[in-house]
This record gives sequence, structure tokens and C-alpha cells, in this order.
Amino acid sequence: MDNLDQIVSEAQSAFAAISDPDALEQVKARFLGKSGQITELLKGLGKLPPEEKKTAGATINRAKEAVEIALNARRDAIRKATLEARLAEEALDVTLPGRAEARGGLHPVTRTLERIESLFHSIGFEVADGPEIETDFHNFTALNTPEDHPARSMHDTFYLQGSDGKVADGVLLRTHTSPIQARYMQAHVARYGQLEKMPEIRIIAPGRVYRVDSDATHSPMFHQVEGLWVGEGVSFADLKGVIADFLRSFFESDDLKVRFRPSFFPFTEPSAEIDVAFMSGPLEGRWLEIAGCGMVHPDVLRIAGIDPEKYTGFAFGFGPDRLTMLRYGVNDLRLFFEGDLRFLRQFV
Ligand code: 2NM
Repeated sequence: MDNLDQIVSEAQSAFAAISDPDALEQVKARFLGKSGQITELLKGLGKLPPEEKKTAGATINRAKEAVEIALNARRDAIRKATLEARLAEEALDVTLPGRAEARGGLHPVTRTLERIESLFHSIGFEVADGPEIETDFHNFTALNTPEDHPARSMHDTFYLQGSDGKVADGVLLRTHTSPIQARYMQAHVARYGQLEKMPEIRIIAPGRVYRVDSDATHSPMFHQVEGLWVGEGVSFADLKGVIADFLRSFFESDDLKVRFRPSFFPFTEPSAEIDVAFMSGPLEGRWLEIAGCGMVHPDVLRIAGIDPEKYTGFAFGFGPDRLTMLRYGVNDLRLFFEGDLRFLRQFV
């Protein structure tokens, strides 16, 4: 039975050449399948004389076992190699450092706005809000700004276009946050105007404002925080105290000098510019213009429905962008609005 040894060794080398499990089963059929070589030999046993059957059968079965052993060994080897390849491919290095979440931070101007809100909140002011797209009435008329005032010109104010490309009637990007206060006064009167004694108005109005202006110190969009205190007997002395206290707290400087210089705004009378001088640091001793203020003009109160004979009020307006530049020593306003992370990360 040399033929059998040859079949066995042929099977062994055929199995050894294969590394794919499906292909192995195909090759198995060549030897052990329904018409495989070993199966055919077993089928042929019936034709042998009875005395030869037993030994021939035993010999063929030994060969069959040898083929099966080789097959099983190859199956195991392939399974093991497949598993090892998968383990190597899917290996995790648990000693690698973790991937940290990128942490965001507040924009420096937002930090200033929050700081201003918190300082004014501590003396009883609430934060009021309003739309950035305003009506001509709330942005100008209600604030005593006449029809021919230069601020109303298209060189200074962004007007909105309708779908026909024409300037939409009476709609613009607010040029200051004062319309927030005009709206607030109107709503306050609608709610409390009938009372014998109307509750005081004490608000600050922070927000974005828009003007046709762009260079190193002007951005077409910038921020304002305006404040308003209306009540019985509110005076310019109250204004001076509130502003000076606020500025010393904001800049954390007890010896900050604060000066009020006469000025003009359509919505206040009298009006003043507010200057500060630091007593140390790179700007030591220099007067810097930092805000505007004044007693709310009687006509502004009247338009809102408030009786100027009974109530008075003061108002002021700061530029938080400029306050941020001074507090952190930033020299170009545009850096705040370019979104360069190398700049912004310094404030986190
Ligand atoms: C400023 C300067 C002076 C101001 C006036 C008003 C209102 F609505 F009460 F009339 N709000 N803000 C005001 C006054 C703003 O900014 C430089």
C-alpha cells in the first residue's frame, strides 16, 4: 500500500500550504469528501476477497486517521494564527497618555462684561437686554436725537436693506445700547406708571453696537455698557459716587483719579466726559477718556412717559472693549475680533 503513504503525505503537504480556513475545507474534500481519494479506497473494499478485507480496511483507516490528524492540526494552527494576528492588530497600549478635552475659555471682553455686571449687581442694578436690529424711533427719536443729527447719516449708521435692495424704512443696527434703556423705561411706565410712587429704575444695558467706522481703535461692531438710575431725587452727586466707586473697583485701584469734564449728548443735560488717571503702571499720571454720562434729559423722560418734574435720573456709557484694553494692556482693538487663538488663549 505505497499508494496510501503517498496519499497521506500528499494530504499533509496540501494542508500545510494553506492558511485560509475555507480553502482548507475544500482541500479536505479531495481526500475525505464523498468522492475523496480515501473514501474511494474504502468504497473499493467491498470488491476485495473476504480474507484481504480486514487488513486492507485497517490499513486504509490508519491512513484516514493520519489525514484527519494532519487536518485537525492544520485547523488548530490556522485558528491560532488568525487569533494572534487579530490580537496584534487590535492591541491597545494602555500606557499611552489620555486625549484631553480642549478646554474653552471666556473671551476677554466677555470677562469684562461679566465683571461690570457683577459690580453693578452688588449695588442693586439689574441687567437689561434688547434687540440689535432697532427702530429709528428707539435708537434716535426716543433719545432726543434730532432728524438732522450727523449720527443719523448713512456715513455713521448701518441701515437695513429690504429684499428690493432699498433702505428699509426706519430699521437699523443700534448705534448704542441706549435704546435698551428707552424700551425699559417705556415698559416700566406701562407696568408701574399708575402707582402713586413708581419703583426706581436701576439697570445696566450691555451689548453689541454697530457704527460705520474701522481702524486700529474703531471696529464696525463694538461693545457698550450703559447704565441708568431713575427715581425721586436722583442727583449728579449720586452719579459721581456710583461711577467713581465702580471705576476704583473695576481697576482694583483705590488711588485711581476720576475727573468729570463738561460735554454734550442729546439725551442728557448736563452731560460730562469721564476721565481716569492711574497712579502707577505704564500709563501713570495720564488722563484717559473712559466714559460719557449725564442727567437724563427731561424730554427723554417725557417721551418714555415719566414726569420729569417728579423723577430725575442719571445715565452713563462705557466702552468695555477699551476697559479690557486698559486692564490687560492690549494696544489694538482689532485683536479682540479676529479670533486668533494665540491671542485669546492668554486670557484663559
Ligand atoms: C452715554 C453718555 C451719556 C445714556 C443715556 C441713556 C438714556 F437712555 F437714559 F437716555 N442711556 N445712556 C448715555 C448718556 C450714554 O454714553 C456715552
